[in-house]
Amino acid sequence: TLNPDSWNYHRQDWSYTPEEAGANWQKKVQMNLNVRAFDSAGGVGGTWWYNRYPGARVDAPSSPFYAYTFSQELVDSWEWRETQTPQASVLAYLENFAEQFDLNKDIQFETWVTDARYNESEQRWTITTDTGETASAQFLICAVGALFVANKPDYPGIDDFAGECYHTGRWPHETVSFAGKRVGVIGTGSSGIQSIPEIAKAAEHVTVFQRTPQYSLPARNRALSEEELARSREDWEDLRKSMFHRGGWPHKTIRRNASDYTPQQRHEIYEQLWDEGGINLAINSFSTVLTDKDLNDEVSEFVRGKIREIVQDPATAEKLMPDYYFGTKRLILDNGYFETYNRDNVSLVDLRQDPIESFTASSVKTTEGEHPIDMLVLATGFDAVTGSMLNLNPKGRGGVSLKEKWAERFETYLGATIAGFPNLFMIHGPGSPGVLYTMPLGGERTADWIAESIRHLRDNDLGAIEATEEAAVNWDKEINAAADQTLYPKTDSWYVGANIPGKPRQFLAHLRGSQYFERLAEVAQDGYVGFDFEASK
Ligand code: NA7
Repeated sequence: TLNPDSWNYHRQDWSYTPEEAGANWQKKVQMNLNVRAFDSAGGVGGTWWYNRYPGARVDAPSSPFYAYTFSQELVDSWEWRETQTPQASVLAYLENFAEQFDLNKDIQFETWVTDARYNESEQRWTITTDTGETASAQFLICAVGALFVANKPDYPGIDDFAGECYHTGRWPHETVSFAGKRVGVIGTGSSGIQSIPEIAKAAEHVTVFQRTPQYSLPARNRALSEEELARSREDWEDLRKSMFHRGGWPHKTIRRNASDYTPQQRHEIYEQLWDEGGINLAINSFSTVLTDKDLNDEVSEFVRGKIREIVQDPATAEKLMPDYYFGTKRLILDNGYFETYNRDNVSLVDLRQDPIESFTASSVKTTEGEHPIDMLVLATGFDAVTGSMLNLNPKGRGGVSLKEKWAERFETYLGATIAGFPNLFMIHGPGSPGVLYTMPLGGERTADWIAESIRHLRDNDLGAIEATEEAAVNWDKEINAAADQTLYPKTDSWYVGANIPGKPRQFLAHLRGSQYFERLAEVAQDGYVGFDFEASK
């Protein structure tokens, strides 16, 4: 992971340099803006405050670059210990960060924003909270999380279930004991696949209810050696530069053409990448793996073969066979997921063959039988990317709500602004690289751009900035045209909103992170193309 030879960067490709990012921070410190933040959670951390289910980790090899990069002091104050960072460690990092930069004094925790309204004559937003307060601000920055609104299945009788019931995205802060319990887990996305092996180690029995079998790759998580930690510190500047250049990721992607290799040679490459683990098989096999159906089929079949090798019971292995295009749902990395099905205390129900019909106080009834359980774990994911913005449902120009605005399409400009919603900015909004980029760095760079936009308004005595409808329509087309060149939209996934019944189908992320940030910088340099401004009232 930390071999500097695998880092790759080209100065000319950055929208701005890491040095400039540091300078931006200094400039921001000097902006003298007052910030007031509201958070429903009891502390900082967002996703990492809420998702504390057993086995929760960053869903990629992440140390030491799942981190903010603008401050050397911050880098020096932290040490990552494992290649795939565990939840507790990310949370501790964020808590340390908030403390170091003295942020907590401006954040009001355990507070829901119940209403956010733009006042056109004042060019300001008014916020109302569930604690009965109101606040007024010129700018509203929505950093409401791309994976926050829990998706709860509405099976008949689910609320009659009388045992313990937890959603992975709302895991209790108290210790949950699985000992002696029969646990049912619904969902085999990243959260299910991370938690099932851990739950199985402690529970009496685990019954997994699987709707879609998944391609999961071995994470090969391991502790970082003292030597690696020392080297990552020494090489931090290079590492950081390569993150800026690549999609938020320091690793060099190997660009190979599949047709230059025989099937046997390709197979050997797959074997090697599987052994290396992490997301290597997806990013370092062949450059067209996400666009060429035949090649994708070959890689898919390779992974299916691995699952057959690992899982000893052939009937269970068959139920675990994924059949969508490899890599087009969120890639999953596991620490012994398929191996877990070799345990005596784990069984698998294939909901496509044997669907859930109803719940009783103590069981799940499927077409073919009844499964008694003491605890239900819902690893059923989120109304991703758009759910939290719609939850907030800000009211923009003319009192039009976001729910009305986004009834049919989730239109944004640059994934950071919305036509009809002046002075509103989003971090990780739909149409940004968001969940397809290293999220701390993506947040950092978007925040820089937002700060620069605010500075532009202040310097020019402008009162409001608003994306034009035309720019938003074009951005929407651009995002979807890029996605249509890949196999992503062909698969039902939360990337296209397919996990939420009735959600408009649309690819929700910008596919090329580094180009995206170059684009943000260009828009600013060219005088904020695609935006209308109003003089300050
Ligand atoms: P995901 O990836 O959305 O996974 C949710 C899982 O729950 C997935 O297997 C779903 O099946 C399944 N699901 C959802 N609704 C149902 C119902 N009604 N019945 C049965 N099964 C259901 O969420 P995660 O929390 O695992 O991961 C979210 C992201 O967090 C992850 O990608 C990382 O970025 C971190 P489906 O595949 O939709 O058929």
